[in-house]
Amino acid sequence: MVTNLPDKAKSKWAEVVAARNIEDKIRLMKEFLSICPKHKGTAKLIINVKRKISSLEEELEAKKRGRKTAKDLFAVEKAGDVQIAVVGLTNVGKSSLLSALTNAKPLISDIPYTTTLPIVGAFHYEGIDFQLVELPALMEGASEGKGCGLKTMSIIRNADGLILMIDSSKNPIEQWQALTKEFENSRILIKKPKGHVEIIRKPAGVITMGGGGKLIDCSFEDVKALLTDYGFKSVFVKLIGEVSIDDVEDAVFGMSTYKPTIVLANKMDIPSSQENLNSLLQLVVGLKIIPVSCLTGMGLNSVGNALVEALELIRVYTKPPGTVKPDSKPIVLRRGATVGDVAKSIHKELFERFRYARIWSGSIKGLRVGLNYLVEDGCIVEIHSR
Ligand SMILES: Nc1nc2c(ncn2[C@@H]2O[C@H](COP(=O)(O)OP(=O)(O)OP(=O)(O)O)[C@@H](O)[C@H]2O)c(=O)[nH]1
Ligand SMILES: [Mg+2]
Repeated sequence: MVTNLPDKAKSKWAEVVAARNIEDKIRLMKEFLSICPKHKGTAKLIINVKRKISSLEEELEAKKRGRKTAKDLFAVEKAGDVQIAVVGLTNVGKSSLLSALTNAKPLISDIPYTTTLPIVGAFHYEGIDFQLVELPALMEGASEGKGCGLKTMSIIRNADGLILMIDSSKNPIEQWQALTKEFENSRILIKKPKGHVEIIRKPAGVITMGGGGKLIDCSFEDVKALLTDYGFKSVFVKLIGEVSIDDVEDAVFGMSTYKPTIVLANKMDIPSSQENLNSLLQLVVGLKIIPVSCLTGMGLNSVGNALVEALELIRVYTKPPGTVKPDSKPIVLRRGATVGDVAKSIHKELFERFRYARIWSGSIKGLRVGLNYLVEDGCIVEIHSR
C-alpha cells in the first residue's frame, strides 16, 4: 500500500537519510513520526521507524558506556561462502541440527531457551562452505524486541538464507503462524517475491536505473520524482524482477528483505510426527519442506542440496591459463552471475585487466567468451588478462 505521505513528512525523511550522526538521526526520526499521518497505509512504516529508533538509542547508550553490550555479544562475523541462520521456536532442535551437521558443540537440552546467544558452526557441502548460525529461539513479540528479538531479527536480515525449524511432534500450524507473524512484522519475506528494489548510493551523479527487472505500474520518471521527493540525488536503482512503485517506496525506508528459506520438519522419529507433517505440507506451499530427525540423522543428507537450490547457488571452478586441473575449491556465486563476477571475486585487478575467458561446461570445451557470459553450476573458467 502506498504511504501517501505529505511533502512535509517526505522532506523530513530526506533529512533522516542525510543525517550523519546517531543523535541527529534519532531526533529527526522522532520528528518524522510526529508529522507522519497515522492510517492503514503507514502502520507498518511507523512500527519500522520506531524499531529503528530503539535500536539506534541502544547503540548510542552503548557508545556512552563504552562497554560490551548485548549487541556486541550478538555480533556474528560472516565466514565461509554463505551464511544461513537457523531459526525456530524453542526446543525444536536447532542446537541438535548444528551438532549433527557442523563442528559446533552447543548445549542440547529440553529446558526451554537453552541457547541465549548465536552459535556458529561450519557445514561443508560439495565445495560450499556454509556458516550455520543458530539463533536464540524466537518467541511471540520478537519483532517488537521481546527476548532479544530485535538483535535476532537483525542477524536474520543480514544472513544469506534461512533454515526454519519446526518440531513435528507438536502442533506445526501454531508454530508456523507464530514464526511467520514475526517475519511479517519485521518485513522479512521468506517466499521469493515477484520483484524487489535496491537503492544503491553513488558518490556523485544523478538517479539512474538498471538491473534487468522492469517497472509494472509506473515509469522511470515516476520513480525519479518519488526518490527526489525523499531527497535522493545520486543513486542507482537496481530492479530485480517485476517491481511496483510501492516496492520502490519500501526500499526508500529500507524495509522488506527477501531471504531464501528451507523448512526442516524435525523429530520425525516420534510416531505422532507424520500426521503433523501432513498438516504442515498442506499449509505451506512454495517452500521446500524436508522431514528430518536430528536424533537419528534421517533426512539430513538432503539439507545441503536444498540450500543450494533455494539460494540458487552455483559453483565455478577456476584454473590459471596453461594449467590442466582447476582449483578444487570452487567460487560460490548466485544464478545469473557472469564471467565478470567470477573475475571480480578473484581480484579487482583481474576484472580491470580482463581480456577474455575460456569456458568448459558440458559439451562446451574451451569456448572463448567475454565479461557478460553467464556462468553455470560446475563450469570451469580460465581468465586471460593483460
Ligand atoms: N526425539 C527427538 N528429539 C529431538 C530431536 N532433535 C532434538 N531433540 C530433543 O529436543 C530437545 C531440544 O533440543 P535442542 O537442540 O536443544 O533445541 P533448540 O531448538 O536448540 O532449543 P533452545 O536453544 O532451547 O531454544 C532436546 O531434548 C533434544 O534431545 C529429534 O530429532 N528427535
Ligand atoms: Mg539451542
